[in-house]
Amino acid sequence: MTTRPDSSWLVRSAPVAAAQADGRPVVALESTIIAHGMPWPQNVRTAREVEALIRDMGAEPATIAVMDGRIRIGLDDAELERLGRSDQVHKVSRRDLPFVLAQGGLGATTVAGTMICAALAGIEVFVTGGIGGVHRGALETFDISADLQELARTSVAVVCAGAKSILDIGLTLEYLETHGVPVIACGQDHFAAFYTRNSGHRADFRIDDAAEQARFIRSKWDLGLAGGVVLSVPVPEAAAMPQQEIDALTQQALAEARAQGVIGKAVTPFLLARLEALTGGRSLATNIALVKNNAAAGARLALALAGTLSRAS
Ligand code: PSU
Ligand code: MN
Repeated sequence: MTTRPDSSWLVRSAPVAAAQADGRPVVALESTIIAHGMPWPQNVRTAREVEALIRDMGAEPATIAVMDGRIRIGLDDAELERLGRSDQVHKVSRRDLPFVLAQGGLGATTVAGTMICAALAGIEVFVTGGIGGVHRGALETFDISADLQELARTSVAVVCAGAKSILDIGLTLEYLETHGVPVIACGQDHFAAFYTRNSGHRADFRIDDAAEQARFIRSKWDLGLAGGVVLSVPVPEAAAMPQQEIDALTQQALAEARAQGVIGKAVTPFLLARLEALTGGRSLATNIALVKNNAAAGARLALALAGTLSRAS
């Protein structure tokens, strides 16, 4: 386990502290997906099932959130429930972290927020559903997720099912390339599009084997090339949505967002909720299936990384 400067702002759960003390692999999980990405009670049920899956594979899950003025690394069942039930949860990205800590409020961390906290806690692998990205129409709106800047600077491997087609996936990949963030496709040549397997864009690299993924990541960080790595794992075939349907509904949701003047951090949660409603909940089943699939890939990677020692020292 990498040693990093620790912080009294950080509180680890007992199981996470024990795993790190023993040098066992830990997998970080985000909480925006719980508070703002899925409805109750599926959100809490999924969070628990994802944690159990990671534990069964021999790694320790650490769901990350902000509670009572502390960054919490690892939540118990009651805390997951609190996060999943409340409608007063801040969405915490880099910008928001000091505000929610100072106020003592309840905060769900985004991909960017979770990466920051995972890095502070010395956790190398983080599993999520989809990363944020460059929004369609960004040339005018400037709406580019802070997740991309975080990937450029913070050294955490992010396992995801690609990015949603609510985003401009081509521009998202261009942005990542500019900032030197490698995108690794797992199991196929193309970058995944969350609800569907193929975004139509090839990823930079394809690496299917977890040990090889681990060597890639270790060599990057050993060389002092700080920053994240994106691992794109496509949604399992049986759980994918029909491409045409999701494309049409995405257009509709985007038009509604524009018409209602939705801006800023509200855009992504708005689009997710509309897609879920427009698909009659079927998009939620896809979402749950892909997160579980990502959790398995993340656990394999964390185990492989734990066995891939740094050659830097
Ligand atoms: N994409 C998803 N599901 C999500 C999110 C994105 O498919 O739940 C969440 C993640 O927490 C991500 C955040 O970090 O939305 C991005 O928000 P924004 O676009 O406001 O940066
Ligand atoms: Mn945005």
